[in-house]
Amino acid sequence: MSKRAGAKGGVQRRFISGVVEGFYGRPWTMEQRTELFKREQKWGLNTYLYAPKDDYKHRMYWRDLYSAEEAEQLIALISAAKTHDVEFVYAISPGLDITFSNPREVAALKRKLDQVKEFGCRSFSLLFDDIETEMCAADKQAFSSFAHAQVSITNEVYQHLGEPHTFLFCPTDYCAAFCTPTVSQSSYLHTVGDKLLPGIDILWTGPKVVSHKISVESIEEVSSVLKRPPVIWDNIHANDYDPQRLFLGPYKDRPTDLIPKLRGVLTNPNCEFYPNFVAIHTLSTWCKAFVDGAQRDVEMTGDEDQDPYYSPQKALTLALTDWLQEFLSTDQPGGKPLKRSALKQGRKRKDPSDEEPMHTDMAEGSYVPGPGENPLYTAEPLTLDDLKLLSELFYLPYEHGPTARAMLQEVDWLKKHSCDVSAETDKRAEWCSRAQHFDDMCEAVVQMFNRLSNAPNRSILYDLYNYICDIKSGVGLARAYVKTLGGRGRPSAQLMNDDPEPWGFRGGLSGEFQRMLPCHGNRDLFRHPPMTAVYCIRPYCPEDKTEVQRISREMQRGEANVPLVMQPPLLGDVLSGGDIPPSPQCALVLEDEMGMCGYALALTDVKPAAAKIQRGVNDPVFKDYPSLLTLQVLPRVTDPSPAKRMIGHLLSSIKSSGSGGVLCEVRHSDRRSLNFYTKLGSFKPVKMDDLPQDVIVMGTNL
Ligand code: GDL
Repeated sequence: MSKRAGAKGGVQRRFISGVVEGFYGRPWTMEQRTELFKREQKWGLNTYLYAPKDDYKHRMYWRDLYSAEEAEQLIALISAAKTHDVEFVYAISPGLDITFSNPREVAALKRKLDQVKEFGCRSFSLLFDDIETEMCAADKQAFSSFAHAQVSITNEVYQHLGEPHTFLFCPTDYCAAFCTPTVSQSSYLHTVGDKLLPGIDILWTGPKVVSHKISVESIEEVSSVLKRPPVIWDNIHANDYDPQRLFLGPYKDRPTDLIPKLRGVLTNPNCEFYPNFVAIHTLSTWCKAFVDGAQRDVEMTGDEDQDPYYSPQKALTLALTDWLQEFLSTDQPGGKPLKRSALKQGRKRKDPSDEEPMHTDMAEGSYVPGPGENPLYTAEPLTLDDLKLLSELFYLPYEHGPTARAMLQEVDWLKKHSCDVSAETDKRAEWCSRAQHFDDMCEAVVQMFNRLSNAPNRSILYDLYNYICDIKSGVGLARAYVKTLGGRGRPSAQLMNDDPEPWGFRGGLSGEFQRMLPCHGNRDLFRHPPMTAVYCIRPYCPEDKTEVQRISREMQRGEANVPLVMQPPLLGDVLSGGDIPPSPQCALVLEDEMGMCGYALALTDVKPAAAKIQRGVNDPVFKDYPSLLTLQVLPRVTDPSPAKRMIGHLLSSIKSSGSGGVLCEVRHSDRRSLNFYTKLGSFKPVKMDDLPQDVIVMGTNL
């Protein structure tokens, strides 16, 4: 690993790289941590930050000293880290209830850290994340701000401990999203940057708590406020916020150009220890992209446009290849793989004459089936492809792996085109072939599950078990549903049974709440591949009139095959046709690289539009919904977010004009718009008299 970022007290400062055990939930065991140190050493990582949120004496009871038994364990752990060349950084989180201005509190903190110092620890950290930002009355009297209080105690403790070589501080505003109003204007961060002693490093999670991407520019911005390069506390693989998620994708979306701009990176990964193999392995590959200041790892020089020095795909393959070996080595005492009942798992039985059972290392005297008897259950060994599939199903917080995306897209397509099942032969054939392809993908998941659950390393399996069961069932339901769509499955079997087994309605109470929300099951993020198109939303100007008219005509023609003149006009047509200009601040157009592809226009007072098309202006609906909105986006824009943004913008302009509600009109045949407004959640159908037959009014209160 490179030695750079200047010197401190004449000692070269190496790039901090490794793991922070900083998640909520069950902390790792001492054995797991020792295993972690071995791995870190093997992979060239150098730091471990001890910060398990739910360890009593790290946070909740931070003042309490360790008992003799606990001390013994910590001493052993600190010494194990040393053995493996890993810097053990002990963190404490006193922020839940500390009174900064009370000298007894400061003394308690020093006493606790002194104790850990006696255990052999030389590096420390004070964390102030996830705490109440309002100071108590005593602190308000003593300090001019929360930042001043934190900085004062941190500097004091740092000096008390003899200015350790590594001392980390986690601010309360530890990501851009928490800064008010912005990073560069945050008085909290400015105080921290100005007042925290220069030898103290600062943790930072990036633009968000769980940052999708971390750009060089964003780090330059925060570094200039903090007056030092931050240490990234990376939550990209953290899963403590959702019990159904696990992250087995590669370290990604952090350009290696960041490395020289940072003081270090620590990953705060999944709560389950063993599945973190990929997270930590790929982080180490990423760190190696920059060796000794500049030289890059030749092997990693990838063909990817994005980062020539690190390829997440290649890093993942390297990690999975190593991980496979670990899966295949038994962790059972005596080294015996477990035998399982094939029948219960519903797996294939093989004819004993076909092949030797894989488990040939059974103890002497083990059962050998005779002619005509049941063959012994044989487990196929796990493959690299299985692990690739596993990783793709549990990829990253903002991205499913390619196979997972393909599966979602297939179900989406099969659902949308289910009417083709009874259509003419060509269309039906295409539907059936895609349904079969989807079925094959589901079968691969089941087979992967079977091989995983027979892997000799049970510790890894047990950490994965709930997740792989869950995905197997989820995929199983989708598979049954597609069969039903194709007229092959028995609808009552799994999906529409009046008295289903509990696994037919998954997710418990939390699942039920989720299903009640307007956007349930419609995570646009995953339905559509990640966006590559760049959109521009800008204010409408009079020269846009003809383009808006063109889009409006195109959309109306597209939905119903009825000539335009035959359709009764909509209120919104008055706006898109240019008969009445939109209200100020109430008109936007959307552009992509091909030109204008959408618009959103509004009138704060709907009545002139109603009068224009001879609708009654005194309809009581106009009292509740006095404003009008119309929006169209061409079908080539598959990502709904630009439309959502435009709507958001207009609604806030309309609201600030004093209006209490907005309505829009949609034709029955315009499924896309109906779908869009319905999914938004806030718009509801509104009853209105004297409406043309095929028109629906949707309204929202502001
Ligand atoms: C956080 C917490 C962290 C938690 C993570 C993901 C920091 C600095 N603190 O905000 O303990 O594991 O989110 O839920 O990230």
